[in-house]
Amino acid sequence: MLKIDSVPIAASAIWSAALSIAASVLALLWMVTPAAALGERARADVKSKDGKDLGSIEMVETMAGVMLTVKLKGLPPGSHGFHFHDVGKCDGDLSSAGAIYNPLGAKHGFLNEEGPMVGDLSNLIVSAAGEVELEILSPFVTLNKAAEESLFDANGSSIVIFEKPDDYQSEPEGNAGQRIACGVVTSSK
Ligand SMILES: [Cu+2]
Repeated sequence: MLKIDSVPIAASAIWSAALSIAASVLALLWMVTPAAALGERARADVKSKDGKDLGSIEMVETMAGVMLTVKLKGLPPGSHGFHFHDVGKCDGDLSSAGAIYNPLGAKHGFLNEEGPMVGDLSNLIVSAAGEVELEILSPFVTLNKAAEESLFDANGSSIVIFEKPDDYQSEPEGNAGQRIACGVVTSSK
């Protein structure tokens, strides 16, 4: 009698333990998805190659990637290549920023069928007065440190602005000429 009753009790205890483990695993997975960083903020204070302050780019994690609010002045008018770069360092001729951020090993450019790199962004169009003010969404990067596409990986990240427009195709940087400005991505917390 006792034996018959105890079997379903034991089975239900095991079942309940299994459910609780499953719930913990799901909770852990939830914590490492980009959504866990929703609303997290970052910024990049942008300087020209010769060290002049050009303004800032503020970033916020959304459900669709990182939204950038760009407010810059003192840039040459026209279209300029604009990318996230691999290293959070803007020294000298700005080569310290490394290549375009590419943790997934893609090719460069929105017009490249093996692209884009996660650091690719659309060109910045600067007004005749040398100013640019816009919001732009990158669906490819995240501020979530646990993700492979994180801007906060071990060596950090930066944003680099180029002399000429990115043609969205040419390796390695869209034939955009010299690097003219740079800002290190820093956490706003
Ligand atoms: Cu670049």
